[in-house]
Amino acid sequence: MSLDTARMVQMANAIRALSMDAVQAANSGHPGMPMGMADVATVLWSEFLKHDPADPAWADRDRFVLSAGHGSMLIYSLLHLSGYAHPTMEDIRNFRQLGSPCAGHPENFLIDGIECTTGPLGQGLAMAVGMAIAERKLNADFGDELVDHRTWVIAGDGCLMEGINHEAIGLAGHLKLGRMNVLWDDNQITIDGSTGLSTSEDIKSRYEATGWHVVSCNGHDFDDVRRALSEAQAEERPSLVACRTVIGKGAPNKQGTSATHGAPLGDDEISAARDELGWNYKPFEIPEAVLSDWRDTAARCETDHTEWKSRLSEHGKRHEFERRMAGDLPTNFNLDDYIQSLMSEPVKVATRKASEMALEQINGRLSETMGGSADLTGSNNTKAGGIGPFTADDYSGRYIYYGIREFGMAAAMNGMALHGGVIPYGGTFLVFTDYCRGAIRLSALQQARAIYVMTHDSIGLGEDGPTHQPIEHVQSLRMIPNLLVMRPADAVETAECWEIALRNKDRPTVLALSRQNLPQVRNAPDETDMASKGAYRLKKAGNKRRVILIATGSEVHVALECAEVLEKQGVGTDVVSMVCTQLFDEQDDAYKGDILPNVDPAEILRVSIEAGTTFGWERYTMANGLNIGIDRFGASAPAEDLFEKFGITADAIVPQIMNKLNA
Ligand SMILES: Cc1ncc(C[n+]2csc(CCOP(=O)(O)OP(=O)(O)O)c2C)c(N)n1
Ligand SMILES: [Mg+2]
Repeated sequence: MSLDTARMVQMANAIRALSMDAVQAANSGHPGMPMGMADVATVLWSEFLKHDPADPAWADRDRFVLSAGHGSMLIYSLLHLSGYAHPTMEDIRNFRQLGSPCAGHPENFLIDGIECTTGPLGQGLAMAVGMAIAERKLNADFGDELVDHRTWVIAGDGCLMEGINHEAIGLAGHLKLGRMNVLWDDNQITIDGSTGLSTSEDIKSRYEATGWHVVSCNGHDFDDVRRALSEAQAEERPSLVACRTVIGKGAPNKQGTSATHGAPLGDDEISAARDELGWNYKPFEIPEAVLSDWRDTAARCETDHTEWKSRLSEHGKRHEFERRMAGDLPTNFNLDDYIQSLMSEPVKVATRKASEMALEQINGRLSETMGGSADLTGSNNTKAGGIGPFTADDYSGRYIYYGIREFGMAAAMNGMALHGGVIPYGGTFLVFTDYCRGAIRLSALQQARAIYVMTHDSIGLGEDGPTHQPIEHVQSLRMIPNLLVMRPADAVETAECWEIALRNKDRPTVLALSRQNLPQVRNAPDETDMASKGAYRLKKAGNKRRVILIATGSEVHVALECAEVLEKQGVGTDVVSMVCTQLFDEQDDAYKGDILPNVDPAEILRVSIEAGTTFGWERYTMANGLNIGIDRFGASAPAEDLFEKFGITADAIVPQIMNKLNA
């Protein structure tokens, strides 16, 4: 059912008015995009989008992603007008002010109904690919009765121009994610002016070439928008709906220009727009009739929702579905038996291999993990536990061949995690975290449980040389708030790290894993769950303690070797495995003070050992500590030669410690 055009116009104008008034009140923001897409969004939300404002967490709701996040007033208006609990009108009046959930860009953790944080252009659309993947996967697991929804995206020229767009649509086209529909705000304007300043691309052909269906419409003609959206909905391929619009539509002197993009329209233009639109209401005033049209149309899926709930209540897999959507692990899940088996039969393997061994267990015990790699499956050791590929022909698979699309993979993982019901993990070389850093940052900001399996974590990868050898990466990732960066030392720590990553529902993890084999350093069966404290004493000083060695990953066994030599010389040495600095920082002072006692360096010298930049390690070794690391790019050679050359050996380290002690 659609309302007559005059009423639709009013509904759309309510979005325009709220957007221009909120931006004016904040004296900052982006009115052009919401005003330009108001008509399209009104059709989408009032006639196509399956949602229930009373329950933003309805598992089978359509997902809506405002990829053009600068147009945040569009989604705030839509949520408010449709009758969601938030944002309230008061929230909207306080757009962009401290404490208002109506932040500059939409934040998934501030308002229910905002599926993901957007603003970094291109990533919203790429996350939507992950949501569409999760939808198909859950559909395969639970059937049409429980999972049967779409993913809608509103994206701008910027989202389509970003490089990640190529990765994202390539994946979506290949996987034939036909329930994904992108509404392109084809307004031919970006900040600098006309899109013609910077592009001559035939975007529609590019989408078609990637396996997408493309349809165009006049974004200010309700019937034409309906036609295009219906066509998109009926298509088996993912659809791009090119909506030709006028940016800032309704602002008579500024519409169609980049002047409306990111600045308040100004009082004069706003009052001219009110005349133009015939909107004779005060700022933030929505006439009753318009509001009730919005609320009525938004209520149209209530019956759907009720029927869905009754299907769920009778469904044989109800509890499993609810558990997975809640993101909870099965209550009996743990890796204790596997870890004990490692204790009794120690292994010397690369931690990437140890990760595969852990995954073998995890994927066998959990049904919700979905793995993948950006074309490095055999190197990242990510395919384990007998999981089969997720393909256009078989959405029940649990392994995604992402292709060489690191950024697209990471963004898709965010979308999957935010959709819920699946736990994504994906791999590439650690050095290429740079390629997906923007998405890793958004995992952390959005509190999304994405697990990054980043292998080849140091010069230890050897012959591929400095282009592939991470130097600054581990430390620079540690700087990202709410991201757990773990560098396990052996198979036991790797298993512990995996369990911690899975248990952290609200934060992402980067596992930094070695290419080269590492001896098992943890063999004491009673020492369990050590990694969860972030750092722990692996070896206690025999002689009077003079040195604390703090090492991570592949350097932990080097530290143990150093300690052995030092002890022989009468120098008592603790070895601390600092598997995750963030988790250590979160421990109480008593624990931290026990592991790293706050005493004069002349009494106890602290030494960090990590085959990467020393930058920042003073945080743990203090001003007069010693930092062993690599402050230059690596080199191409066999790994052992490199550890020798860069002095990451007991032979090279011990004399430096002795010098420092005797200084
Ligand atoms: C990755 C990234 N680069 C740059 C920006 C800054 N930025 C915000 S909007 C915008 C222009 C986007 O143009 P378009 O998508 O066409 O939006 P419109 O002007 O049509 O609203 C830019 C460059 C950003 N948000 N994200
Ligand atoms: Mg534009």
